[in-house]
Amino acid sequence: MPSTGLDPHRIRQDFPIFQNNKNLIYLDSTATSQKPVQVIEAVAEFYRKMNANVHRGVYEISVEATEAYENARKKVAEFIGARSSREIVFVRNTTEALNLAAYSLGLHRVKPGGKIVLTMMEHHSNIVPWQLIAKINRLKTEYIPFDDQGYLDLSDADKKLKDADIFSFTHASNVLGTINDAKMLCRMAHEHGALAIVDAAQSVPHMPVNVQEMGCDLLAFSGHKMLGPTGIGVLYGRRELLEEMEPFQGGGEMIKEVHLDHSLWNDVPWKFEAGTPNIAGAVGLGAAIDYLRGIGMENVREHEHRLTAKALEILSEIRHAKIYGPENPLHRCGLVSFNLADIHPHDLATYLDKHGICVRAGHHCAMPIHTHLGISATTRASFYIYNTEEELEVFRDALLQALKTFRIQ
Ligand code: C6P
Repeated sequence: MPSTGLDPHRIRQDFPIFQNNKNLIYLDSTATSQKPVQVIEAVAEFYRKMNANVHRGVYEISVEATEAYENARKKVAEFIGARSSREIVFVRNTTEALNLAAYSLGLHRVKPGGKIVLTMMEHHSNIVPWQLIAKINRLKTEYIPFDDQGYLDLSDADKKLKDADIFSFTHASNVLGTINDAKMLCRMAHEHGALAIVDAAQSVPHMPVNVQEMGCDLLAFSGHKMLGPTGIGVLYGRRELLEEMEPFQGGGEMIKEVHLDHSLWNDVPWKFEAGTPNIAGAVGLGAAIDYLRGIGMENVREHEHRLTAKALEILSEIRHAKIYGPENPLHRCGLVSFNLADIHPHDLATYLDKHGICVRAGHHCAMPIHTHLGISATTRASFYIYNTEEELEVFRDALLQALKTFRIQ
């Protein structure tokens, strides 16, 4: 494989966490990524130089804070190929973005008795909000299953999508690693007259994503998984749809006029941003986007593909390792979930921690995936721009050691 334009050894120097924890092998970026100094500084500088509320004050630092906040929105719009920054709603995270979508569409647009189609490889954030609304508005939910290889089984998808109002699916699975063909799935949704909603929590941080090419109506992701701060996330929405949607939360900022008996909503996207937003978080997300663009998302994807291919190779050579999800690393995002003999994933993760290796163990907030696989938990290693092939070799040695320690023959 040709070498990429991304040097993880150089990149690591930008991440203070690795200077402060010399032997840290962080293989849990699917849960949350580490932060480069450029992001940490952008947040600190905001508080040092221009901290004030946005869209309210007429004084200088408030104007600067507003500019910084709205400038971050522009960066997000460009990063995902939105037509304008008016299509970018700042929220707390993917979960809040999907709750907004479920509440606004599922309660106010979909008629009682309507149908929501999801897949069996969803994170709880793309299941539970729909269940909550389905209960209130008496909606039906249908699930598209996945096959033994970890690919969506679309054999009766047309039947499921018939008369559907919404098809909401993950672009990349946080357990199986499967990258779904989002463009094709959006087209399928539209052919059936349904809206296409994409959970991009595991794709936007790791690969080029263009919402116009994809053709989605709404798309959700979190800043903290893409080098940005926690507490800031994004709901992208096609402008015409956002205009039609009812707000999710009420309060300051999301209104134009308030009278004692009614109110008029603000323009989009501010109609969806009730209360004081996470201004510093948005500024930090803007800095994270600058950083990722400096590297190039093609290079990010290529680097993670290389690490995933190596991790799959390592695990396939380890006795008693059972890997979940597609065999082909080209069809996977940068993570591998597995089980090692009958060692409980929590025991294995605790063992790996003793070797300085951080992995996640459990159901990864995707219980239906594990139920479908007939297991209760997996161990998951996930990769980002700062991970190296050398780290994967330490990971392999630790797994081999674990087999001995746990006396697996
Ligand atoms: N998955 C993981 O370790 P939040 O927590 O709102 O930023 O992201 C929720 C979410 C939604 N969809 C997918 C596909 C996800 O992977 C996640 C977050 C983390 O797998 C934390 S549970």
